[in-house]
Amino acid sequence: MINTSTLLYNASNLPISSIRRSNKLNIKAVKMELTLTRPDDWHLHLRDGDLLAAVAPYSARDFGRAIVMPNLRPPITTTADAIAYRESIMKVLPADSDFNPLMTLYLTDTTSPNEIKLAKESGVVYAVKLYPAGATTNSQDGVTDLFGKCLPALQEMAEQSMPLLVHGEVTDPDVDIFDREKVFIETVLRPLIQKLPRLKVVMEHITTADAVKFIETCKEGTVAATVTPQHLVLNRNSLFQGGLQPHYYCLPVLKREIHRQTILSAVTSGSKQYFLGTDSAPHERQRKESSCGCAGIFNAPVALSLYTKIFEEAGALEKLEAFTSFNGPDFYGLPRNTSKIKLTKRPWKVPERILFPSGEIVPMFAGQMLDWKPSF
Ligand code: OTD
Ligand code: ZN
Ligand code: ZN
Repeated sequence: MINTSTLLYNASNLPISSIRRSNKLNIKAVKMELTLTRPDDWHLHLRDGDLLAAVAPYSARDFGRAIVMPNLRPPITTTADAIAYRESIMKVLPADSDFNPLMTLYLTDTTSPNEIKLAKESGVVYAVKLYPAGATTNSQDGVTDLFGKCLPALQEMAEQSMPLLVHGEVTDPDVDIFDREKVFIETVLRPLIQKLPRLKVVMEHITTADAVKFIETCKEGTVAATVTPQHLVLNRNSLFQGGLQPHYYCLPVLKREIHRQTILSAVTSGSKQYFLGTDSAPHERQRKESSCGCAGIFNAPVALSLYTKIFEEAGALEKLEAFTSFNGPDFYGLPRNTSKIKLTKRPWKVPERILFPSGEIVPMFAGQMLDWKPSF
């Protein structure tokens, strides 16, 4: 255990100062700093209205860009919708913010190849999201016939190098909820990739060892995965520890410890196929703490702290920056950010709640102490 040192890390996380030993009597001082290329969030729900205004500044503080999910009500299905949504996001950002929202379209059975062309030409839309109908929050307008009705749009996406972002779970109620990702891989994802080998695909928020095994068989640069903080730090026991924990309920649902460990090893291995995607998905408190609570964890205020903690505990801090800041833009064919962000290892308390005009939001790990704090 390090307890007498000040460690300074440069962008590749190698110590740049020699370890400064304090004198024998003063052995408690610990200060660790980490400088990273500004990270991006490749999977984010920003919502709309006053919820958007309440949550967007948290993402804009820590991230340079974010892939903004289109599951509003009604969903963002056209480039015109995406442009209007982007404008409403820009309006609520702090005046000095240079946060860049990268927009997505919600794939439906009727998305046309022409809409994909318009999306590409717009320079505003960066991906198209596949929600199997009924798989997660606001997915009721999602796809029912991927290999039939959606094929022309998917072929155009492959042509235009427009990534398909996938919520990778089957929705068949006969399939056990803990097996839905595995069954999706075998029945949808693998056949899709065989049919359209040039289509760029991101398997979003992976939760199982099955997904890791699958990603490893795929071509780097064509198929990748995002990983959330909750699926790296929690397993399914957390849902029931000390009572039912609605603020840990998200979809895909948390899995067994063995799956968490496998995903953790994958992201800290240095593979370029994994990158940061928080899946931060805020809901008003009453909608979570309810007899029919909705799925989604608001992790934007804590995500970067948690990813850092995870890599630190795995002894892989030197791999953190590629995961947070390089692998995502490289996959999307976008430049890496040039600005930097600093994280300092010092205890800070996560707010208990975030108030906004229609109620309040409970962030992940509300009221708990975390170690790493982004500073500017
Ligand atoms: N999962 N909640 C939401 C989306 C995600 O599947 C997802 O991407 C949401 O509330 O939009 C959730 O649990
Ligand atoms: Zn999803
Ligand atoms: Zn999501």
